[in-house]
Amino acid sequence: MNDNLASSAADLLARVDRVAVVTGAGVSAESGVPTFRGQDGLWRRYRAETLATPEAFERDPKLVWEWYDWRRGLIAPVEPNPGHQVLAVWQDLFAGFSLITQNVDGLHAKAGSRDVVELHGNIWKLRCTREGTVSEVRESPLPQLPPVCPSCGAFLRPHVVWFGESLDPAVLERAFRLSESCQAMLVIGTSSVVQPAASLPFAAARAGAKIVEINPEPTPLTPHTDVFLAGRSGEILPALDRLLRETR
Ligand code: BV8
Repeated sequence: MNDNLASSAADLLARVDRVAVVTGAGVSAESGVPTFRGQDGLWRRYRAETLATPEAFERDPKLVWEWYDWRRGLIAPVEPNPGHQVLAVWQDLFAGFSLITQNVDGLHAKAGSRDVVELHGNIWKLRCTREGTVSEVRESPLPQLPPVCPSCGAFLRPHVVWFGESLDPAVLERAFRLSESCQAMLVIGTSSVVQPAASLPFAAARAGAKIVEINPEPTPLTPHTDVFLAGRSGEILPALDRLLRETR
């Protein structure tokens, strides 16, 4: 990571009260959770269109559930990494701090982050396809695939947003409101290709916020950022935290 850029990011953060953070799969990579589009990414080994869509679930609910049950088993034992931990501590460092995530792994909450805006749902929650009721089920592996609703017997589905499905309007509205009212936005560990999440930093910038991106690779967002910190969030966030505490 470039020390000058890190210092300018820390100086920028030291001058603001309201910070919004948007995270993607990259923030969980150092916990051992594979990303979607990376070299060993989840989409590499699986065809997204056969798994993370309502059509796939309609066609083959057992196959979709085998994928999600496998991912739940992968995520269950992992611990938050230092990147998650710094974000959890920062919620009490800034007067206004909000954390918006595309991730469904629940690791931000496990690290102690409160009131996380989960744009794409949560892999630990199941939703009845008939009644719409949502319950948290931590059992892994699940005893039966697809799982069925204990009260009506209909299939349960993962309480996540699939491609082609709309996000919860209230969740999306809150995410844009938080993006448009922050003074600085950190965009961490996302390829910035999935909509509407990828539009949040642009909404923040239009409202006057400075944008800091943390990613080992440049993304389509990078040319539009004020500071691009190339590297892994599990290393960069603790380094930023140390610099910030020297300046605040
Ligand atoms: C919708 C499900 C209305 C849960 C996911 C406008 C233009 C073009 C397309 C569209 C558009 N509007 C809608 C679309 C279609 C689609 C879309 O965006 N397609 C893309 C691919 C072009 N969007 C939708 O369908 C959305 N719905 O808009 O509703 C509508 C309805 C009908 C028709 C049209 C519109 C729903 C999107 C949600 C889909 N569900 N997940 C699950 O199974 O997980 S998306 C999936 O991708 C995950 O949620 C994930 O979070 C998300 C984004 O991926 P990333 O998090 O960015 O992960 P990725 O692997 O891509 O990148 C990781 C990054 O980390 C990399 O940059 C890497 O360099 C970096 N990294 C790696 N290691 C580290 C690191 N960074 C830091 N530290 C490290 N150590």
